Amino acid sequence: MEPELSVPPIFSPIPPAIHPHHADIDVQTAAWAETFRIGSDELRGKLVTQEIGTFSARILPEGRAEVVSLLADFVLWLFGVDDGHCEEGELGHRPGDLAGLLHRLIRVAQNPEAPMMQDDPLAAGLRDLRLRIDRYGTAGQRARWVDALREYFFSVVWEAAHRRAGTVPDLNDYTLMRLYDGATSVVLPMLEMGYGYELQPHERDRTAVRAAAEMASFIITWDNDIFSHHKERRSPGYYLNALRVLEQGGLSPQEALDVAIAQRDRVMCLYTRLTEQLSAEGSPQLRQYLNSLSSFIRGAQDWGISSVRYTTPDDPANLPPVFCDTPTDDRHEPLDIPAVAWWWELVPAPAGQTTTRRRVEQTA
Ligand code: 3E9
Ligand code: MG
Ligand code: MG
Ligand code: MG
Ligand code: MG
Repeated sequence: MEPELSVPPIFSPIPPAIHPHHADIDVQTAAWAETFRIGSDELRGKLVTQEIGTFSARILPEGRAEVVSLLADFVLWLFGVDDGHCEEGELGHRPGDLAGLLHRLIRVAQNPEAPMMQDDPLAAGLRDLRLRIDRYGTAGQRARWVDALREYFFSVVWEAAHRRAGTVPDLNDYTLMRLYDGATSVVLPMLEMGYGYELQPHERDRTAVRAAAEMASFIITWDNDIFSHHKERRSPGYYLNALRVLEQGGLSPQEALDVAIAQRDRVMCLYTRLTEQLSAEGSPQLRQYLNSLSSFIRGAQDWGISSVRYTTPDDPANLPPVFCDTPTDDRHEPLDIPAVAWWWELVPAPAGQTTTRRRVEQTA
């Protein structure tokens, strides 16, 4: 057996925060899971202990309590799909059949009145989520939620193809898949609903704003890959995370951990600079949106080191109790990942730092 990896304190410049009703919300989410019978009895029994309501309360620390609850129930529902069907279920090895089920669920999200999947608990839960999205969101936010659900589903079908073949994608493909299969983009419309505003498309879809959201997804999913590595590696069967992808590229487990941390640190430094720049020039709604991206990152971190989902008390993971304020790598230099290397072209290098290739071209 290889020695257990020990995860050191990870760099986070974002302060922690939590909604004052977090305890009630966590209890309500467990009750919601029971009402709709999300997942098998065994899976649901685990999910209701994992403080998913507390996680949501960290993502929207000052949000409307009804939307914090909605997001909590939705995240639990997503684990019902991701754990129940993709990672632990039969369909996780049958991408074609998985695609069929996920298409049907999309239809239920889009047209909850459609008389289909009427005995399916996940479909019933999804109808309830859609009703509440109609109550707290705009037509545009609902449409983006359905589209984001589709992009999440599309990516888990790709992941299922690798699971069936037993293959590990290269780093560029993995990054592309991971921007969606962590279900981070489906949470974004709820960040707006949580504070009762609608970000206008000309701001939300600006390349630099979209990049900030993608960087948040990268940081959240790399952090998850680091914190969930213990849980994932000990589970029976296939697993896929950034550490496994880096090991496949020739690194030892310890080197893979160090590289994954350096990668997310570099993206965190870039994210900080980009969001400072965007906040200075954007609307109050954009500033709120960027603040929420940061709460999402920090909330996933605080939940990731504390939930029994990842600490696995019966076989404890070596997770850090705190975060730190120094990155292991603060270079303003693109990661060697073509799908995201363009992020570094959006922000000028800080004074005294390596200039990027693009800036050299511009000043030459
Ligand atoms: C996360 O990846 C899978 C998602 C479906 C989980 C639902 C969570 C969110 C929508 C918020 C984002 C939070 C994250 C990524 C923690 P993975 O590696 O299957 O999650 P696991 O918990 O099994 O490590
Ligand atoms: Mg997954
Ligand atoms: Mg998982
Ligand atoms: Mg994980
Ligand atoms: Mg252990």
